[in-house]
Amino acid sequence: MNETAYTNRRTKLLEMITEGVIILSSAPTKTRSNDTEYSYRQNSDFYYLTGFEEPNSLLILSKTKESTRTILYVEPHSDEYALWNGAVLGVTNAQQQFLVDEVHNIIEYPNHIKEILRDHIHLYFDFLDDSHHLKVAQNSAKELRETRGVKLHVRTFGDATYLVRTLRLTKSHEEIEAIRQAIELTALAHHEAMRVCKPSMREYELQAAMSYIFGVNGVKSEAYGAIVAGGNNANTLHYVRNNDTLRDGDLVLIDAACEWELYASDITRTFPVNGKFTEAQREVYNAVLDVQLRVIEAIKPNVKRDWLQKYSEELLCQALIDLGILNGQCDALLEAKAHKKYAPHGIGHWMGLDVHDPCPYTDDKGESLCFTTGMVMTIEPGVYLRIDDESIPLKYRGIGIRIEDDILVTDEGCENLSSVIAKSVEDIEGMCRG
Ligand SMILES: [Mn+2]
Repeated sequence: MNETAYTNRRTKLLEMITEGVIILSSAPTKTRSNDTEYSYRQNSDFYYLTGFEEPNSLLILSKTKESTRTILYVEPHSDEYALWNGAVLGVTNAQQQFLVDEVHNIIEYPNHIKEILRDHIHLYFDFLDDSHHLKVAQNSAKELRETRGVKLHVRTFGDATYLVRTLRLTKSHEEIEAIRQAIELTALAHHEAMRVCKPSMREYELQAAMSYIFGVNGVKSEAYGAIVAGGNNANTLHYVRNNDTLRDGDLVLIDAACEWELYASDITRTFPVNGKFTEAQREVYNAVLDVQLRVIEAIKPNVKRDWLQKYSEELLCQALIDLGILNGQCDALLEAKAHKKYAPHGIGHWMGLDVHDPCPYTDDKGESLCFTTGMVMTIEPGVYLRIDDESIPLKYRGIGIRIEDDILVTDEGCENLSSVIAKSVEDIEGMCRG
């Protein structure tokens, strides 16, 4: 991403407010135990506006009727810090690299904030931000209110994340390229898992085979904790133990994907442990696949996201009827939410800098958003048939299937960004044979 991209985003953000100060903090570092830390991941909203990956930094944007101002506070260079952790960018380098109006040492921030807030009415921040920096700003706002001679003071708090995440909904060409790269490497990893999978392996061995592919290709982080669920384990939606034995004749569900330049991918495939679907598995698999293909087919600009959810539930409910798992009229079963027992989760979510991109799903009136070009959403229908559920035909018990792809909305309709990953019964069985 070049620096002008970040400048444009900051400009767009400032255009969304009439006046005020926006404060966004970098992600805090988190202690794992004693003096070791969890690996650092930048706050996605902060990163979206700066491209800056260091902790202990702060972005401030301000706007009056006459002018705007952008300030970045960064950790200064220190020989001691550099010895243990490597050099930070520092004030001088940051000044050269970032197209903000000012860069300062973070130590200076408490001395500046009162002057920055003076005569402003709106203060925008992340309501989940519990950093010391934000407390300093809020205290300064209080002090200004009590100071004689100050004409205007902060009297409205606004949610900065809502503004930033509204911008994050529509991905630029560069962002889509990063997502494509993440998906390309995730495709290699899923195909590797299909090739190496054998009965009696452990779930974590498949996970390790995928992690190896990510690692040797320069992936810094996976986008979320991998799910590798053999047989009935797939019916635990957030199964992450990944330590069971993979059994001959079972399916394995893998929901795993990597991040590239902080952009996520999110892919699920379900395939036979021994490489060959049984008749019963094929029936359920093709039913889920058919739903997924039809939902993807329906994505285009001006379609409401809520409608897509409803449509997917109708398709899933009918599929469950056709399989003989549900009995009755589709409308009545939908009304009674009977399908939710076997297909409990939503059809998909926004994806971008976060795997579950926290962008709005509704407008200011609470109306569902329509798809527009540049949005990225996962489509992931799933059917989960527990082994101990005696209401299900015996041949289907213990089968859990989810198929998930990452879909880009285009002017013409949509593009399945992960279409290269084996998905039809024939392609999967071919990939499993190597
Ligand atoms: Mn997902």
